[in-house]
Amino acid sequence: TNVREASAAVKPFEEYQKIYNDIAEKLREEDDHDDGSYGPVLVRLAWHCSGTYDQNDPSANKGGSYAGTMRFQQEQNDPENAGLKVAQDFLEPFKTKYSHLSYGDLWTLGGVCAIQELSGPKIKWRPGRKDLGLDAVPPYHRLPDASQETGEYVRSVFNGRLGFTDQEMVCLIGVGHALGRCHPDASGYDGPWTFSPTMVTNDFFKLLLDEDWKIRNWDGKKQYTDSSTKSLMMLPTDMVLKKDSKFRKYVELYAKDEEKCMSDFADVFSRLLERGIKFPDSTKPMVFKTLEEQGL
Ligand code: CCH
Repeated sequence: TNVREASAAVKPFEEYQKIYNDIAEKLREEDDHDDGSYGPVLVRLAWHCSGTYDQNDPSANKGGSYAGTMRFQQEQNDPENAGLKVAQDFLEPFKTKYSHLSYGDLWTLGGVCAIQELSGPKIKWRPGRKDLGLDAVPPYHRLPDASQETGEYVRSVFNGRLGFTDQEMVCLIGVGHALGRCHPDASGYDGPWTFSPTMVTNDFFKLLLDEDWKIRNWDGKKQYTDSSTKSLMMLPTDMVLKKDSKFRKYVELYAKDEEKCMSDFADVFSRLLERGIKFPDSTKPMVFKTLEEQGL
């Protein structure tokens, strides 16, 4: 199998809780981005540094979160990564402060922290990723292209390369897109998916089913808009989850059962962040307390 070994020389749990708290406090203090939080773009950075993994690639360019290669211009310039420099810059001070931390660990921990601080479920996380050089930059076109509108395409990315089931891909995409928005100057798409883009919810699934989605009439890329408020959006790939009957049954399940949605998401997001990495038995999964739970 296509894996890299994580380092066993990691710090104790308390050190990572300290870093978590630093990131969470910065998230709370800097509320001037987009809808009031850098959280969504941190979640996207964690996903994009992990989502380049290809289980079938035996070469040096395995992708995944291990090697921290999005610090190189070459990976930043992948058109699918447009807009993520904002998230890297937000996290950079913690790389300076905690120099033992690799970029892969920093960026995945940033995503875990953002999910939890935006009222999401607890995400198990393990450290030990190592920064590698330019030759570990994954090739372009591994991250999904939102203009594709077939189940076959979505499965080719999430099953073919990342090894997830239909249910897992529905959960990942739908909870991910409860958060944040599209930026015309980044992806070329425009707008949020939900009315609460700084809260982790199952609202994406409810809105996808309940609203009447029409192709937006504008001179930008093909995207969908809700007929009732015309303020929300769906990408072509998002619409596949409604149109493909095998996906749709999970959209219906997660729209109805928020608790199952959140516990499934916690499990599958944690595994996404660890694709292609083998952790030593001595490194136990860590579960961080939120600032609120610590009375901070
Ligand atoms: Fe996504 N996503 N994503 N996404 N995504 C975008 C923004 C976010 C696709 C395309 C886009 C996941 C899956 C997919 C987030 C989390 C996840 C944007 C707009 C596009 C385009 C970027 C911009 O303009 O700034 C496609 C295609 C797929 C799969 O088919 C998954 C999985 C996750 C996480 C679990 C988050 C969060 C955002 C908002 C970022 C922000 O800056 O607000």
